[in-house]
Amino acid sequence: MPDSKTPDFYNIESMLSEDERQTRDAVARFVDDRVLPIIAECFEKERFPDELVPEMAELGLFGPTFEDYGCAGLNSVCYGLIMQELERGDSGVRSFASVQSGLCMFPIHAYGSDEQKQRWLPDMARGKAIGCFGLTEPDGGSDPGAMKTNAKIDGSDWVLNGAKMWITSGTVADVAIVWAMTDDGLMGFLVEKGTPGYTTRDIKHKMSLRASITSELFFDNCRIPAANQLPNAKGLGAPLSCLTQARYGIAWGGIGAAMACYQEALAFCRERNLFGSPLTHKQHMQIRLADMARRITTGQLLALQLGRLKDKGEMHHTHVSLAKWNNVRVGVDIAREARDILGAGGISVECCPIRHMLNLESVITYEGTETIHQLIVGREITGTAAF
Ligand code: TGC
Ligand code: FAD
Repeated sequence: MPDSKTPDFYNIESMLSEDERQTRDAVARFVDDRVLPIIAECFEKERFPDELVPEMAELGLFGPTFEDYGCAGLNSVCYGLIMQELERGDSGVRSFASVQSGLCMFPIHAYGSDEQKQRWLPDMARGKAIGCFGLTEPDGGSDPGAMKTNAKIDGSDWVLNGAKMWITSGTVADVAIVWAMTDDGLMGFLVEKGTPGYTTRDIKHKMSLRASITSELFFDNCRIPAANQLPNAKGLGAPLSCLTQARYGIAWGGIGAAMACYQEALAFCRERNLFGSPLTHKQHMQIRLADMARRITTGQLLALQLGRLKDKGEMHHTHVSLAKWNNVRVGVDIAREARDILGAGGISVECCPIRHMLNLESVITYEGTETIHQLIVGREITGTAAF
């Protein structure tokens, strides 16, 4: 039976508060009862399980750290544990929650007007309004400062032109947070579904994150009122601050996916008898399992310390880069290792490692590729940007 506590080699359980354990366990039950029974089929059929959105809202999973607008007011460690559990289920489900909370509710909360907050945040917390975040463009996502999408003021309107690509939840979103270059630098805009000149299209045939919607957004002389500009978001730092929130959640999520793969590999090794004994009795297999436990344990400790720093207001975005890089790498490598341990059965979507392995190929690319995070940490250490 999958669980949220294996491996717990360093008794990390004892380092969590009662609130943190309760939050994690509530999400774990949701994942075990509602996500795991359907997720393989969703992945196979390339379907986002939108029927889960009201239940996720009911559990308080959207904007969980905000204390207003109907949100739960949880701490950052709770938020991280939520993401760990969702990604133990599937990266696509975690992605949906990351985008809704970290990439859409966060910028409205941090940079929006009172009217924008009232208009969107209560509905987003209830899952009644869905958001997407448009930063990446077809010509390259790693260098968002070079974006081509632009906005020009015309009377009391902004007119947007350009395109965004690889946008999670794009076609279903009621509101898109769109980042565009203006004569006064980079700004953020709220573009509502149905606005003339704004169209979306799904990206199909993905071999990764198949239980998540990924889309293109197009702006063709798309006219939006001045009141839809995020008044307090000025410059590249604004979208990058949103990425910090989502990357923080991914640092926890990568470990959730790794735990699921480890558990399935360990269970298989206990049952599989080869050359007269179970695989758990083989030296080489023990080393492989021990090495997985080592990597997961270091990732768990890293995520927890990151969360404690965030709750104390001491987290820097370079801390997040190191954790996103490390913990997604742990997830990718363990998923691949577990897939191999399961033998031929491991290629079936009925076993979770291949699904996690394929999903994590997106996770290691989005929210800053592994290389970008290595270069962010390198810049912090040396003082020289080498992008
Ligand atoms: P740089 O000079 O480094 O920064 C410009 C200003 O921003 C500040 N800053 C940050 N602030 C908050 N959080 C961060 N993470 C920040 N990173 C930088 C920085 O201090 C500076 O402020 P100021 O006041 O001095 O102006 O900018 P750069 O152009 O050199 O870019 C650096 C680089 C490469 C690190 C950045 O462009 C980057 O992170 N690129 C990767 C892009 C990326 O991650 N895109 C993700 C798109 S969204 C997505 O993938 C969603 S997936 C959703 C899902 O879960 O499904
Ligand atoms: P590129 O930036 O073109 O990079 C190509 C390669 O070059 C990579 O290997 C990269 O590491 C490497 N590279 C880049 N710079 C350097 C350098 N200086 N030195 C050496 N190597 C370098 N974006 C959004 O805005 N919103 C979303 O909701 C969203 N959801 C996504 C969902 C999925 C499933 C996926 C796959 C992506 C999503 N993205 C989203 C886009 C994602 O953020 C980008 O794919 C990512 O930032 C990388 O951009 P790119 O794909 O254009 O690769």
